[in-house]
Formats: sequence, C-alpha cells, structure tokens
Amino acid sequence: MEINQFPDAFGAMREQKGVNKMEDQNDPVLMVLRHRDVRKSAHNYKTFQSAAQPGRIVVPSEVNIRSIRQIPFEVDPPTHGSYRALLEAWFKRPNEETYQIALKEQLVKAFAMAKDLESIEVVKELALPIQSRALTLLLNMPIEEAEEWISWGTHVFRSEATALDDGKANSLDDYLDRAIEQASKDPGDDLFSVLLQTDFQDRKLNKEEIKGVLNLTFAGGRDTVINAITNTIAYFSKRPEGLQQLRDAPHLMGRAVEELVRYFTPLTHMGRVATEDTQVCEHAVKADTRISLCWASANRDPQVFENPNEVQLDRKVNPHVGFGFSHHKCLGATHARQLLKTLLEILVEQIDTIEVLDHEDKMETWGEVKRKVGFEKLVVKFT
Ligand code: EMZ
Repeated sequence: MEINQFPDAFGAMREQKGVNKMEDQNDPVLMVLRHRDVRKSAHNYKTFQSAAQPGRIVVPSEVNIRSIRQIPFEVDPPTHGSYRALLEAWFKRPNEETYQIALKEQLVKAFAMAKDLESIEVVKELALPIQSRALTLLLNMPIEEAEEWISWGTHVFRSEATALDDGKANSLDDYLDRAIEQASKDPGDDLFSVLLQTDFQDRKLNKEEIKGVLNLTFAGGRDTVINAITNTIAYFSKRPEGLQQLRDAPHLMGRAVEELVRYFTPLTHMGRVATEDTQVCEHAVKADTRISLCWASANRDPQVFENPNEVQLDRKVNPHVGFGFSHHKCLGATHARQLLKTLLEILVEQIDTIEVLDHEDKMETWGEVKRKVGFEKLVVKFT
C-alpha cells in the first residue's frame, strides 16, 4: 500500500448491504455504512442513544475500564444541550488570535527541532508532543504540564500490550483527581478551575461531572489528532504538488483541512444503543443492542462525494461527517481544525521535502473489514 493512500475499506459492503456486522467483547455491533443512514441515525437520539452505560457506545467498549460518564458525549438531549451550552464558548477559544499565535509558536518550535534531526519518528516524537502541548492551550494550563500527558502515550485507555488497559485508565483518573484538588485549593484560569466555579441548573457542577468533561477532553482528541497529524505528513511526503497548490493559493487552507479530515476520518465510528426494536437500512436492530455510525464509510460514499477516494484539496461541497453529525458533533473540532490548519501553514512555509525512511501501518479490524487508520510508526527526514 502506498504510504499516502488510505483505502476505502467499507466500499463493497456499503454498496451491497449498507451494514457491517461485528462482535465486540460478546456484544454485537451493527455498523451503519451509508452517508444517509449514518446521518439519519445520528440525528435520531431517541431510538439510538448515547446515554447508555458509560463506555458502551465506544467501540471497542470501555465498560470494563471506565465508570466515569464522559460529558457531554454520553448524555442525550435535552440535558446534553445544557452541558454543551456551558462548554461551547470555552471550546471556541481557538478562534481567538492570541490562541492561534501561541499554537503557531508551539508548532514552529516542534518543527525547528525536527528539521535539526537526521530522522524523526513522527507518531511518538512529533505528533504526540504536538497534540499534548496544544492541549495545554485548550485547557489554559502551563506548557510544562504536557510532559506528564506525553508520558501516557498515544492513547489513554490502550497500550501496546492491550486494547483496554485499566492501569492507564486509572492513571488518568488519579491525574484528574489531583488536578481538581489542586484547582480547588489554588484556583487559576484553567478549565479545571473554571468548571469548579460553573453553575449548572441552580447548583455548582459536581466532581463527577467535572471529571466527566475532562476525561473526555483527554481521551477524545488524542489518538485521533495524532493520526491526523501523522497522516497529513505521510500524505504530503508523496504529494509535494499538494503543498505547492496551497502555497500558491493559501485561501484554500480551510477547504484542505476539511478534505483531509474527510479522507483520513481519524475516528472510524461511534456507537449508539437502541432503545427499542427497530431497523436500519432494512436490517433488524433489537432493543439494547448496539449500532455504530461509521464516519469512515460515510465519508467515502459515492452517492455524496464525487471521486470519494481522491484527495481534492479544493473540494467545494464537502458534507463530511469526520467530526460526527447532529447533536453530538465534536466539541473539540474548532481546536482540531486550527491545529491542522497551523500544521499545513508550517509545511507550506518551512518544509521543502519529507522523505519517509521507514513506516508501519496502523490497521484496525472491524469484523471482516480491515482499515488503515494511521501509522504505528513513521520515520521521516524533513528538509
Ligand atoms: C471517547 C472517544 C470520544 C473514548 C469522540 O470520541 O474517544 C476515544 O478515543 C476514547 O477512548 O473514551 O472519549
């Protein structure tokens, strides 16, 4: 497989059946594959709920390693909307100029370091530190705080040894307890302190809720952002003309970000639990069983996207679902978009060539389907 290619793993199934049946820890999942069905089911929160047992809508399910309910992710309307309203302004801060300047400074530094090296392993030595340091901006914490987060590796619940690592889940939990304790003793202007002072339905947010928001903030945008950064670098290593296109027409940056998110779809799918016997795309779904909304498949649906397997950096009409759809659209999307835009700016302004020296694909298995989602490792030399 060419390094810059991320094949449409679901093509045949999407066309023939519209669904992919898979097993996850003895709890089956019916993956919904067509753009139209994915959007319809995402919108229908009454039949396909998010507020199930904490961890169950994630595939692979996290019910055995996490008891904290991630907020607002695992809450349904109308309460979902009330939580979201509390958080929205904070998560839109990446639109502010000061935020963008600070983010750019971080990336300039990271790439200056990378260019000085004979070679660098992008996943762990570049994308992970970029993701974690950028998160200090989103949380409004000192940049040094990122060192501990970097030490957790690319996923907070998964490790090389196991797909569901309760040791890691516990470390995150301990960290959140410590940080909340610290913020209540000595409040600052970070997200922990702000949440401790936030009113919700005529009371303060409680500790469970604050942990729920922060657990999601640490877990949700981690491997996804790391894959997006790594994949972008891999992609342009073989497509220098793409960078030239952006150099010549910098106004295309925004569209390019959307197109890369569509093409890579760093989060393959997200589950829902059926609240009643129902059906999707003529397939029966029993109450209390799971479906998943397969963003990766929907984003390659030829009914919606012309030449879906081609990256068109200037793609105009792009109703991708890479950040989800409807009520549960990604809260971190403003941050993620800004991060990817800044990455493209740096590649355009400061990098002439990206030479790949070694790589190993990161493959996911969903029933009979195997999907390349990113890289286990990607060793490159920048000039
Ligand atoms: C959950 C999920 C959220 C889950 C939008 O995605 O991301 C996964 O990486 C985490 O493991 O807990 O936060």
